[in-house]
Amino acid sequence: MEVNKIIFATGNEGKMKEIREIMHDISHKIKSLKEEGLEVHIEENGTTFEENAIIKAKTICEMTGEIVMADDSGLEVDYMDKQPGVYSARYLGEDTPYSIKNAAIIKNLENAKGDERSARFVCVIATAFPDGRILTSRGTIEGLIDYQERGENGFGYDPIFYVPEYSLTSAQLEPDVKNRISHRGKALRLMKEKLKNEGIDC
Ligand code: ITT
Repeated sequence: MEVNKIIFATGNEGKMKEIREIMHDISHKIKSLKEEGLEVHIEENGTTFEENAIIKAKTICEMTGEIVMADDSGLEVDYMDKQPGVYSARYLGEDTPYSIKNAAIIKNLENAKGDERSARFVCVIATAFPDGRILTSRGTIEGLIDYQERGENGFGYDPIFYVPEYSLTSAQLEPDVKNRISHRGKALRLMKEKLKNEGIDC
């Protein structure tokens, strides 16, 4: 199947930048919602990353008749019973600055030491096809919640997500290093494989 365009159903610029970097080798155009002139608020009322990714991809697929991908992702902090999880964007309010959200998580963990600070980023990618088919892929990266914010790269919770293998937060990693090891990099590369297996030449 020849695919000319894939719409990526996200309004998050930080995600979109990484998606473009990770998908740079596909031969077909990836268009953001903004580029397609689509301004839609999608109710993410699922309880899992899979459900929410499918809701986003399906909604835009049904609106446009195009192949649509979506990313639902978040930070699971074990000491906080895996919160904020699917509520990561909405944690303490959608428009609350990440400096405040990050400080709140650090405060919640003030009595947590060593491995008690374990956390992971999770990313689920869903692809919805006009014929009703849905594919999903999942990627994770394990880390620890740092004691302070460090680094300027990335977005969201990156400044407090410490990656032990590199002794740096994901906001201190170079973008190509983050993309190579991240939840989003893993999920998107797996999705590329799944598309190939479906006979989609993208
Ligand atoms: P769209 O639904 O429009 O894609 P969103 O930001 O609302 O954008 P999600 O509901 O999937 O997306 O929430 C993901 C949140 O998880 C995101 O806003 C960040 O707070 C956090 N997050 C996900 N991946 C991250 C990453 O790589 N680095 C830092 N924070 C991340």
